[in-house]
Amino acid sequence: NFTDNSFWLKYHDFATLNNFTETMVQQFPDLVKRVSIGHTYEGREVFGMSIHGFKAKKDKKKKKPEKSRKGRSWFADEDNEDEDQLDDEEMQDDNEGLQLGGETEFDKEVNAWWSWLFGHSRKSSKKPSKPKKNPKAIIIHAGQHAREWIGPAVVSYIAKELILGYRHNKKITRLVDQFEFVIVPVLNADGYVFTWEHNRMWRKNRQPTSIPFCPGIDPNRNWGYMWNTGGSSSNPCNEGYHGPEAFAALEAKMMSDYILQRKNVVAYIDLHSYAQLWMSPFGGDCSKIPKDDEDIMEGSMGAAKALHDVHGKKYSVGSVCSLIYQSSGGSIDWTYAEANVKYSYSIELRDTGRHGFLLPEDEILPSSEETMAGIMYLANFIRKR
Ligand code: ING
Ligand code: ZN
Repeated sequence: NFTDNSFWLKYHDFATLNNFTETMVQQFPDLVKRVSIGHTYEGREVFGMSIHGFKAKKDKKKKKPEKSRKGRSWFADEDNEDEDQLDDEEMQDDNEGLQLGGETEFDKEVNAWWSWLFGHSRKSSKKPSKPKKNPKAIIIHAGQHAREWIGPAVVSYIAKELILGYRHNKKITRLVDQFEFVIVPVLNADGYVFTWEHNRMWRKNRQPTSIPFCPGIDPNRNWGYMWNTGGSSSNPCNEGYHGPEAFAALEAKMMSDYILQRKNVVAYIDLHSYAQLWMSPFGGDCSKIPKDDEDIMEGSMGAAKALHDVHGKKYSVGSVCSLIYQSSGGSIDWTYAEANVKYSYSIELRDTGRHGFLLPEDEILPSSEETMAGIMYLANFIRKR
């Protein structure tokens, strides 16, 4: 039972996160499909959820009049509603609207008066949201780096919100109908397990290198765009080891293959911690600015603002180069430059160093809520272009 938020009061090991994913797939077969990305060096399967209103279900709820929402003037022109922001009040409003379960006596009376006054019925002209046939994909994953535990926690929360919010929350329904959200909580499964069982501060994957006592490639230095051109290490004992060649790290290879094979990816979001940054390309070539930079920055600035509005956390916005330092072989450079994914972002979640990778468990839920708000802003921003 994941309907309350108690699951997000603790960090979970790989098996438990997988159990969450499998449960979502089993419980919501019309909404959630299992997606397998590939296998790690130690043989673990990396998989996640594809979330989209795959089947247009016919139910009574759809027939009920759109409007019976508390706290709204009944004559307000709903179609002019500015819906840029996904704020909590709106979400509650939407939920309450559904729980009312149909037309009240008051609604009937108001509708009757409306028809008498204007000679037409008071139905909203806005069409109810319907699942799109060939939706563009938004890929969200965490866990390239093993010790950044907040990432997989936040990503699983986002999946839960999309799934449980579908057909209960207007904005979520519209986005889940419009896009296919592909959500993979843990990409570097071997590394994640290693941090639970052996070394909490492990970062890389667990593939062998040329030095027997220094295993592990940094997946986020191993992607194929401008690989090994600065800000990564050729020393296998280094945390930022870029590997013997591009895409030698199975995690980078399997995810890039998945993205190429999909072809219709409009956004790619890669979660890390920590630093509170919403970063865009490039990280490898600091002399280059993406040709879509204005759109990209508009998306990330709006997202950071929406995030900030939830719990007041400040996230800085800009390219990897401008916010940290040159680091080649990162995933977003490749998704943007080689896979044609216009909105490619790397997010550094909480905090700014007080706890670092050991972010306390009571920050999981607030981090999740604010990141959800940022990503929903971004999805809606892309939807409206
Ligand atoms: N930070 C990221 C890292 O891989 C990054 C920052 C993102 C670099 C995207 C390059 C591209 O080092 C953490 N904390 O992992
Ligand atoms: Zn990281």
